[in-house]
Amino acid sequence: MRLDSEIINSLGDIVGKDNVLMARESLEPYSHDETPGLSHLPDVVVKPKTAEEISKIMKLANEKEVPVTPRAGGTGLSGGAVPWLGGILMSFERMNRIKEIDTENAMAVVESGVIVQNLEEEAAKYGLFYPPDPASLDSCMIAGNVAECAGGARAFKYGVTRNYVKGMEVVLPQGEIIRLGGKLIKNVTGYSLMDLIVGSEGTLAIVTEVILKLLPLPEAKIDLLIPFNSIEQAVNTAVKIIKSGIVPATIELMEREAIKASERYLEKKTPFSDAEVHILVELDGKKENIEKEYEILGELALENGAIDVYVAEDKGEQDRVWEARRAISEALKSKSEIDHEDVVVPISEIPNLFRNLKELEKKYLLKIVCYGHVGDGNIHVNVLKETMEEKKWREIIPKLVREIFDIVVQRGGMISGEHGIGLAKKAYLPLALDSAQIELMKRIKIAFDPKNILNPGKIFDI
Ligand code: LAC
Ligand code: ZN
Repeated sequence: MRLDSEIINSLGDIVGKDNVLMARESLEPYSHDETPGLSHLPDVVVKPKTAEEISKIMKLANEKEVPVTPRAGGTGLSGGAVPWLGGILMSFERMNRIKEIDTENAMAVVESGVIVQNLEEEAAKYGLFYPPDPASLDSCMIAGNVAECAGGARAFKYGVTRNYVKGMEVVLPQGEIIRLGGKLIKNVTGYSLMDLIVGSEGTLAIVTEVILKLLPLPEAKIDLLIPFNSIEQAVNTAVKIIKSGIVPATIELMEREAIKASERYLEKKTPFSDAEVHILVELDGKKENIEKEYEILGELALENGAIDVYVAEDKGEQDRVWEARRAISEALKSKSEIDHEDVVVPISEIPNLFRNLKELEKKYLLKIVCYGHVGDGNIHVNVLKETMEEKKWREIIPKLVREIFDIVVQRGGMISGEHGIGLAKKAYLPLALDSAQIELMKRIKIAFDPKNILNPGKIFDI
């Protein structure tokens, strides 16, 4: 769809002409997120500054029936921010104020375009802690985290974005501005529209401001990087840690290919990187407690086949280990074309899932590299194309993905743990949810957005 000059002029009147982009080269960065293989140019990019401006844009878009795709940091991995039908791309980059760190209530009030790491650092100045830590935390924005209900490594102990969202200001698709929740620990006043909006992938409302719960900043932390020579030993150890009674902040797993790709990408060595697989455990809390806990977990790992236990005690060592972990997604993409999945299974099924993935690797003669949040049963499964011929790859991938998802669903899992459905997984949604559920979701979507103009084509087609 091309937008006529009347719409463009009206957008300029609302946000100021400098905040309306039309030139092809300035549209390109807004045509994709971090999902491999998905892009589409918007017709126009607008950069509003306030909820009132967004409200006016949505009223205009409704009247003219123009699709609007909201975009936060653009780090998503399911195509949620890709303007698939063109139209208006709405960027939150100018709405980046941390409005308040309320120490009395331990709550932060932030605009949608605040970078998550900036919030974490600002809260820390007041002795407070914002735990959700997606791997892209140095560039992802809070509105995207809310839209996708972002997880991250610390979700094992601290939960996901949903557990921290206590209030929000949103603009509904038809332009009404509403406030939900507040600086409240409890609230059952009517349906929780807020919980519906969290994780709705930008399809129900545009989040303009968020009230987030903060925790006391842990006094200390320590990271254990534990190499193993077999995936079974590593997975079994992870399961034993989960059951140990000690609750680490993270229990991550990284296969050798993932670590190696990250080493090459960063041009930095990771300890014991020749090992088949690593577990990365972070303990946080009072210094004397975590010192005891790491002794116990270190012993548990060694008893279960660990080659060694690398203890990262100072900040420099810890940053290095986490830099390597967080770079994996980018590193794998730079190494080969990949298919990237984000499955989640019950803890008891983790060993079986890995066994099945190894079987599929043999069956399809494709390398499958896993890493991710093993403590949550949330595994990032990456199939590498490497030298496979394009035509064959395109034939094989949908079959392989379907097989992975069937296994996951049979084992009581779901096809996305933290990246969402977006465009990338849309075709597979009926494998995980029955039609009655999908129909109910569609009716909810239409109740919010009768003209289906807000982020259309994501999750499902109406
Ligand atoms: C990670 C992203 C891909 O865990 O979710 O690295
Ligand atoms: Zn992840």
